[in-house]
Amino acid sequence: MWATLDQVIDRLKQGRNVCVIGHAKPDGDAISSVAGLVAILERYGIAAAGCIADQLPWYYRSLPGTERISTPDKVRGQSFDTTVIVDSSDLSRIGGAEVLLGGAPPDITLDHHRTNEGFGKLDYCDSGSAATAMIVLEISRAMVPLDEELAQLLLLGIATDTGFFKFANADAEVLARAAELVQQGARLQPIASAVLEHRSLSTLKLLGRLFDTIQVREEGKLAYGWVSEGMLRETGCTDQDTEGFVGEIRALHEVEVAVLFVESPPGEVHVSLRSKSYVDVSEVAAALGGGGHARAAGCSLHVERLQEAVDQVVAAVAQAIRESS
Ligand SMILES: [Mn+2]
Repeated sequence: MWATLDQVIDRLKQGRNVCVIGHAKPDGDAISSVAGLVAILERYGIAAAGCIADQLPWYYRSLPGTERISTPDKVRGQSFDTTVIVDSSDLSRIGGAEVLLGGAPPDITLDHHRTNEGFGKLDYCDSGSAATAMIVLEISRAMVPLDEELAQLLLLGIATDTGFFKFANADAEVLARAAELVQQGARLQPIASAVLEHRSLSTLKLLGRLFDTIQVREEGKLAYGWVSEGMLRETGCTDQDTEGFVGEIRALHEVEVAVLFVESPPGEVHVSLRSKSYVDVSEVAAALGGGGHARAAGCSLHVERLQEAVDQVVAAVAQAIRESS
């Protein structure tokens, strides 16, 4: 049921033992929103645990506060009177953490994905928010004073979901909130260094292999490339190492939509879609069973061969480009 943020905050304050869950394959905003909300509840005097189905990518672990997040097996025996799901457009996004709900809908969902249709007892989704961490920051204002550790945790989600303040969603509100967090002692440099400068040599070699696959269509407006299971194996990489690769394709001059295909495991293809200024890729992703934002979306396809996924998605994106221009 759609709720106001005040209703969500009232419900949160009634919790005695809260479990905060983020989406599988976590990004900076999911990590920031889970750890940030757990930190807020702790400061307010409510016991809280953070949980994400997959291990955090290793380079986030250096950031203080992220140790508040564990995997479902670590918290499974505990009982919770309140469950909160953050930064997830639907229940399936939390993957293996669903066991913690015991078949019941979550008590609260907090999100900013426009494709979210509401799946909790109380749902708050603001697609005008650049990050779920922006919503968590709003919650913190109503519950606890901002301190350095909390500010640092919340800056992570705001920085990463705005592409370090360069995407179209980096508006005055985002910059004002970020400035406020920096004023409180948060530092952008450790976040930028952890998130943007952690590539291993094998990941760079994989990126080189991806560049070799890049194809351009629709008079240069569509560019796509792929990472096959074989390419991962040969370079000693995992699908997690492809984070940020789609942005490298979007960097091509005159491209409007960039698409990255990652095959892992065989038969499963993860598709990342990014647009620069006018194509709504969340519609393309939603039509293929995925979701996301207007400028950043994704879906997963089960296919016999990687090429099938490529053909299907490229045709859909090409059509979306023709219809929008
Ligand atoms: Mn987000």
